[in-house]
Amino acid sequence: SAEDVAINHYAHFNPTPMSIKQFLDFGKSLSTNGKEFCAQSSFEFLRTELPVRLANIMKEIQLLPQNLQSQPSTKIVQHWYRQSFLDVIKYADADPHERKVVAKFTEDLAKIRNRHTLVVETMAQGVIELRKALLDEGKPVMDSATRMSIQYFLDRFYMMRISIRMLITQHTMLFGNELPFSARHIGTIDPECDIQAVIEDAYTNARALCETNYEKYPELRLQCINTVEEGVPAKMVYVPSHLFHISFELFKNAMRAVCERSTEPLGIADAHLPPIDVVIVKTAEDVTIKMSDFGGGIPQSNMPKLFDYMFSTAPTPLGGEVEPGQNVPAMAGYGYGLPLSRLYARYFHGDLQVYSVHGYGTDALIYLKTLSDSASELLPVFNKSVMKQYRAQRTHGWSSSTSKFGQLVEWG
Ligand code: W6P
Repeated sequence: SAEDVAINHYAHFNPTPMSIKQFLDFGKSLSTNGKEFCAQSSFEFLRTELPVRLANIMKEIQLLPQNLQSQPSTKIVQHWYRQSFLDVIKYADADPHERKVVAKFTEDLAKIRNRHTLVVETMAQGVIELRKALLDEGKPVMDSATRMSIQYFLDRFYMMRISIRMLITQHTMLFGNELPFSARHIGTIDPECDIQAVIEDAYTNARALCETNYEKYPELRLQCINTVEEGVPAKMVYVPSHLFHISFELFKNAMRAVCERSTEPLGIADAHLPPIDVVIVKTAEDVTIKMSDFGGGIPQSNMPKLFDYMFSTAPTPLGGEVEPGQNVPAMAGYGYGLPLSRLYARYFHGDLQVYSVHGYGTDALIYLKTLSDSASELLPVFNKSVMKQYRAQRTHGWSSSTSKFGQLVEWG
């Protein structure tokens, strides 16, 4: 169809990554170049960049295992992407100098963003539907190749979604009706994002949930080391909502571990919950945030599950029992929270890593780039090597299962 021709056309181009500095400089240029002129150039950039990003990820949906692609929820998500792609390519030949065109485009972007609000939940539903379909076929477990394809896809798919929403929100906040959080903000970007303030806000919010669920909470012990300007609050150019999302998720996990350990037979007395230790360190290159809990840690055998979308879609997190009256969604942890948080960290070339000492506690480390021109979008690109990834039978090249002594096992 003509639609597929258009998708193939745009999918042949690589997305253009933007750095935080570019987002910021563009936003600042409004005062010198004028809002009207900037809206035109934003329009001209987005009317091709958005279809490129949409088409790239749509081609990747088509590489998913057929049995996932055919689930009702996956079809709905595909439909949303097709619709939004069509909505944007309508502007391919429109005149950027017409005020009405740019204004309608800005309105349409807001509608597109609303259309995609429930993409994460709906894709998760698609995975649940696939599970049930396999179960009905008498296949209680998904094969590892399928699992790896889904993990690989969801990381790339959600990263692309984060990036598309960033582009849309920057445009609608600069040129539409939506207002930034403060006069200082450039769209969603705070050029003087106070790291400690965001962390403390996330702690306060997580603590409220924790208190509702457990009727207790660990204290926060926070230390901030600014090696760039000593004695001054550590600030950086960043998207505060992303940092909030990441640290809120980590606090929930840490608090849950601490609270649940304290009620175990050999746990710590309730009145003496160990605090959560956070250290923020800013250098010329990195902002590193280390969050340490003393919640008993994670066994090494559970570490691979931490960022696994497939484990999160299990009926109850990690097969744990659900106590009556416990607010499962709120403090469940091990939802999509951790893999999505890692994507938010990686989106501007940061990272999220979790290290644990089982029987003791867990350290979660957030790495961010101090320099806003080093913080460029990390975007999935669609090409032939990606197609191979989906087809590959990813045997890791190391023996794993033991076999019957004296019996030879063929590999070919
Ligand atoms: C835990 C498990 C976990 C995940 C992520 C962050 C902190 C923690 N603590 O026990």
